[in-house]
Amino acid sequence: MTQQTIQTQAFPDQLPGTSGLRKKIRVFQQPHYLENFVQSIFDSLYGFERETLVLGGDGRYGNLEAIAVILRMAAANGFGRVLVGRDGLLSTPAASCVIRKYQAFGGIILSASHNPGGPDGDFGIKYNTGNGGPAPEKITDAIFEHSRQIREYHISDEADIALHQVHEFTLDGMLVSVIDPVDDYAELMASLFDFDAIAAMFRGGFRLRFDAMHAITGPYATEILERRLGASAGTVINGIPLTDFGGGHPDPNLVYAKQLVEEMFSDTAPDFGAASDGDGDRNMVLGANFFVTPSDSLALLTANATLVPGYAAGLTGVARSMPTSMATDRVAEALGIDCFETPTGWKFFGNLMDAGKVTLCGEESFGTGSSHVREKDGLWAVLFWLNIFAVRQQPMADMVREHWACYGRNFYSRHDYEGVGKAGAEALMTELRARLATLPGESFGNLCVAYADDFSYTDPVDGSVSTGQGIRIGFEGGDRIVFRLSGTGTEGATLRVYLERFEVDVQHHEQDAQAALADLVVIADELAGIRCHTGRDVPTVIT
Ligand code: VG1
Ligand code: CO
Repeated sequence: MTQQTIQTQAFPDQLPGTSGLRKKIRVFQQPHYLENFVQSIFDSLYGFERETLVLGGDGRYGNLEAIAVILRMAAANGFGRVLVGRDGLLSTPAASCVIRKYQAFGGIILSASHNPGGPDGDFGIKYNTGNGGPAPEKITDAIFEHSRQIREYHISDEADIALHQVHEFTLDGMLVSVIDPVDDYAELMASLFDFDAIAAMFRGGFRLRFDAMHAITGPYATEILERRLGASAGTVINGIPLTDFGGGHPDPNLVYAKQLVEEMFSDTAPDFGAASDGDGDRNMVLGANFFVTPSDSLALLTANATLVPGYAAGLTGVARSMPTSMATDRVAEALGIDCFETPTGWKFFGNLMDAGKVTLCGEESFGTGSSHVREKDGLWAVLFWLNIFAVRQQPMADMVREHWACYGRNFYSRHDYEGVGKAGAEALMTELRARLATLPGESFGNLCVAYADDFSYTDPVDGSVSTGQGIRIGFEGGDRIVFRLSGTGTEGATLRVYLERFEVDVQHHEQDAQAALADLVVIADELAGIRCHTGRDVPTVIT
């Protein structure tokens, strides 16, 4: 039982992206790689001696081994206590919940979210601050700087670390509390939603299918939906977390959640279908034979929020990421509340929530959340929808159509070109950027460019500025195309093209989204030379 200081050498590639450091697991398995990054996190923080750290991960390949290393390093670096999920498990929103509930100093979450797992898959690590949210850029920049200078790290050589049951033990003087990963989170959900009304709806025959995609939400969904709310056994499918997510891609979208989508578009479709991602912070929702875009989902949650006990007093404001459709903006306007437009990535919402400026927020990428935690929250969104179903007693499709009739419909789609060459993708962005000044006034087909810029955001709370957050091209009449490169991929580059068209006329609302956006797809290629820069004729994923 001694604490050791180990000499090491810096790795030059430990730059945290949109949500932490994500690399191939093989990269993380290099000697000292994980340790260097963890020490760089600790070296970037002040005043954590004898404080509490929360620790858990999405259960992917390598999770438990990494948890043991981090526990030994937390002890050697002087933390007083670590709250760690049983078997090293905590979904991202549950970790955020636990950090806040126990007023921890911060937390370390091991996850590469939707990226595949397994011995050839990806691994990731992120630091969350005491508010429960992702570390702000000021801290992630400091972590990167420390990682470039690092010469040594501190670690205990204690080997006896038992995480398979809820109990407490000391590790080199530091208290380790192994907690049930679901309990605190389930209690928080019960405080926000009308569990009695939802349970009554299930007793009345309402049918839900929840696809946990072999990832972390399985235990959460089984406990809350089946055990506490009484949904029938088998409501949750793929509910046992597997270290390689069953070889799948735990990304809740129309392509990767195939099993669920097939059932929801069949003759025996349940009333409501939902899926969550690898670390449990995202959600896809569908009605019987009806897909709801995440942007519309946020708009409907906003419009219906006062039906839910936790939000009955109304919303202070809402926020959406820049590429998310503008559907929520119009609801906010009707409600007379602020709607903020932030860069992609959840950390930007945290400041707005801490300052009491927003209650709900969301992203087009199937992320929705509220100020109950400081992360997006997949199961929370599903429960929110269940509560709305329980009150309105209408099919999903009817509720969404009514919404469009009232506010207009934002046709919306994201086209992803995954794993394309980095040089080509960067050239595409650079060339587009160089043309931004001359685009306004230019016509494409029968659309004329109204504005073109590279999105820059000044945080209304702390004044920090984030530049280069995605290229927006707006047309007269309100159509919009956005181009940005993914910050979460680990292979080559991923180009995301976001397309949006607003339609007030209810007669056109039944049109298929891809058909409604077809001319914008052609214009996007004309503007950016997608085919020639990526060598791809079609996107990898369309949502
Ligand atoms: C993607 C999404 C983004 C989301 C991020 C993290 O980022 O587009 O909206 O916040 O993933 O999600 P990018 O940079 O690849 O576009 V995840 O579920 O870490 O949980
Ligand atoms: Co996620």
